[in-house]
Amino acid sequence: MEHKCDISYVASRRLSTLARHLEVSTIEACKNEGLNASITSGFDGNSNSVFAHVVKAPEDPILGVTVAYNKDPSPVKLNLGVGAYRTEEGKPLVLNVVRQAEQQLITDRSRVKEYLPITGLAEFNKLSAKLMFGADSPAIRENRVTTVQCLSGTGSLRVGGEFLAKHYHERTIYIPQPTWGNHPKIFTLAGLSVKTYRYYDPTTRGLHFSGLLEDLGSAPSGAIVLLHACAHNPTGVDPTIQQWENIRQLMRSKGLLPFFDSAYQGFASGSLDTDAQPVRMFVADGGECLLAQSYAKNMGLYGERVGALSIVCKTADVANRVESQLKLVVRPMFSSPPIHGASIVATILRDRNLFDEWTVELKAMADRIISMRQKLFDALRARGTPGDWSHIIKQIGMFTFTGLNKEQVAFMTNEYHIYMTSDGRISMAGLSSKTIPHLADAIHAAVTRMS
Ligand code: PGU
Repeated sequence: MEHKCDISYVASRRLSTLARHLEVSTIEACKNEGLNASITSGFDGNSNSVFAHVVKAPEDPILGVTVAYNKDPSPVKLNLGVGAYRTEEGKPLVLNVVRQAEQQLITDRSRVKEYLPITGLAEFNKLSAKLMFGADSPAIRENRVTTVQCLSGTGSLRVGGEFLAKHYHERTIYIPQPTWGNHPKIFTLAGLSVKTYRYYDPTTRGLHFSGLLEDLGSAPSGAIVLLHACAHNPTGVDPTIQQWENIRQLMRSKGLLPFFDSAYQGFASGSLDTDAQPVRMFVADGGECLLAQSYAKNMGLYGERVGALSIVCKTADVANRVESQLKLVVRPMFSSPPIHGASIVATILRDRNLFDEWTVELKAMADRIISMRQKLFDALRARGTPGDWSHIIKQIGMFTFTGLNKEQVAFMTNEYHIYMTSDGRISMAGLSSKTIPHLADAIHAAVTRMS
């Protein structure tokens, strides 16, 4: 009895138990391996799979560009596919205000990792609505806006789409032609039927305004219309304020329901308020609309997946009921949104100093993109590249819709290792003064050799 309490005895018992356990598990592991080997040997692993019929899907037209880029060993390769901001050194950028906000969050020991409510971080929702609709928005004051935190812009569009498919009487959504490639997929899977309206005129490389008015004018009354709030992707062509006013009048007179996609607030003009103007015009008239907001680009929070869906309603009572139904959409989809990114955004939006610093950093990103436009335009001019390239400086936002065709794009990828979407869109945010000559050489060669 006594010697059982002896420490060395206890230790040796534990050791031998451990040794026996390891022996057993090693033997088990070997037996299992052998078993597996005998089961699989002699069979074609593929044809035996219950998923053998699954066909290989093509890469995503935008995100697949990065996959191809990553595989290219060339030292001169250039990724102008995905719309992600890069510094003049070609590096991804974490904003200084984001670093500061994260520092604050980390040192605050009272912060916990509990689930957020289904609708997300309440303060984030409030501040997001204010950022777009304005501090003095009557719709906010009257509690007619419901805002739900979602998984970035994509998740906000999807939740909005599913809500409309369930609760709105007209299930057709009109999207611009062309538009961000994910739009038709999101809305179709949400249960809406997708149609297009003319938006871009390749001959003028500008807005097809008459086509837009005609197509929206003949849409069934009540139809949903997706509008890019600013910095239209992929064309970089936005309506003027006067044109927005005409669109607003037409849509309101026909009872068309606006669904704004705002992925670039601040990136078009460099000013958050200026870029919010079209949305604010639609809210100022007292009518209803939806808004999907993303902080991926303007706060550089891409992978944090921070965004919000707002629905502006006629009354506070309706907004309240709408919110209760949005919760039913979110709950089985992702239950509740992630806490970290939304906390970063709320920390920045609530603090006057951080907010001001953010606007300066945002303007710097927008300005760098604008300077890239001028430099690329000048470089093509200097090379005497055939064609009118003034659209490069006229278009706004992250992208230039170059007008290069599929074959020219493939040529530039194969010969110059320049990666871009096959529709000829280039992300101006991925360019730097150092890489512009290479791009200009590639465009010049593509245009002169492949036309
Ligand atoms: N809406 C538009 C118009 C967009 O351009 C994007 C992103 C989104 C929504 C969704 O952004 P979130 O990241 O979900 O907030 N478009 C970029 C990014 C790559 C992609 O396709 O997702 C692009 O390069 O077109």
